Amino acid sequence: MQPISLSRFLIEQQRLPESPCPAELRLLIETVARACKAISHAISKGALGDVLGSLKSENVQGEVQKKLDVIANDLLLDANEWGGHLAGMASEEMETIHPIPNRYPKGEYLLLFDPIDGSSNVDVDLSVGTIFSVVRAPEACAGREVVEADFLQPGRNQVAAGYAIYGPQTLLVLTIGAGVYEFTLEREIGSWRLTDGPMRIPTGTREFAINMARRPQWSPAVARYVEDRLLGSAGPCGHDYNMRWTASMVADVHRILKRGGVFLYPADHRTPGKARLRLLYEANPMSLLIEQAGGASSDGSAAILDIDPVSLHQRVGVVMGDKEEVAALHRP
Ligand code: AFP
Repeated sequence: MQPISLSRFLIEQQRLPESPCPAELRLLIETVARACKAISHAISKGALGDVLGSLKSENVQGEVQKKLDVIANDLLLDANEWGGHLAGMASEEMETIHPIPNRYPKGEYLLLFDPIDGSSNVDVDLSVGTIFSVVRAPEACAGREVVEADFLQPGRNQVAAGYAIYGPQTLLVLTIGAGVYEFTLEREIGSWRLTDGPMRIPTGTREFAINMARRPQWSPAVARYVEDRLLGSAGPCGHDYNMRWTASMVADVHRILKRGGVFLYPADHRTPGKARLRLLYEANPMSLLIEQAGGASSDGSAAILDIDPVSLHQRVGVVMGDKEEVAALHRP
């Protein structure tokens, strides 16, 4: 029998008593998933579709934009603007928020996304992804246009989060706050099919992912954690570890969901507030997925999902994955 489709999965969730997935949220998730199909299609064309390489523009983070960053951002905006489920959107690629234009009906949700995570990988044909997060618009914004402050909600408020990964297969990994589920894109008919879930992070996997070249930025705690693992069976851990680094958080976190281990992108301990990953549309959605799959996620001292954001493009240090490994980093 064919695995069930994303639509059927969500409708069955919607029918549950005290459903975590009201109809409006279901339609929103299906729209995001449709946009991810279009992004997958654009990526797969590569040089033949003239989608590789950089533009002359920079995004708000001061990073040179890849053509696909802009293509994917536009696909997500176009797909989600008119459906009536959203009050506004925010993206890594846009300096300010994108309220739903007045010509369209407004809904009760806010969508935040990183349209192409790991975009430097696109030109060398390695996995990239789209990360998204959904929160409810605060009641106070009923009847007025949304403002940036409406988006500044702790990760615990997320009602859905997920990513698409464009790799050897195109996958959608999703949580609506009740487990994590993986859907594989069946390209011939354009359907997402349930292929894994509820997903649980395998425990005890001796694998960590970190960019070793950032060593000067590490705090003493992070340096000790990594050095203990590099010592392998001769060190305090008593066994050898493997190291992996994909330079795409989606790919690294997906490996952890499937195979276990831990992902670290610590903040720069020399400069307060300096870090690589963005809280609202990278760390928060990934943290919800990791917690829902039985793992833990921390900024090095506290749970990422409990952070009260102060700005749209705020950055944060990240340690996520196997609970034991995250706890080991916290141990004095
Ligand atoms: P983009 O979202 O700008 O493509 O950045 C990707 C990323 O934030 C994350 O996916 C990777 O883990 C990290 O950057 C890679 O960083 P390094 O350049 O330090 O390898």
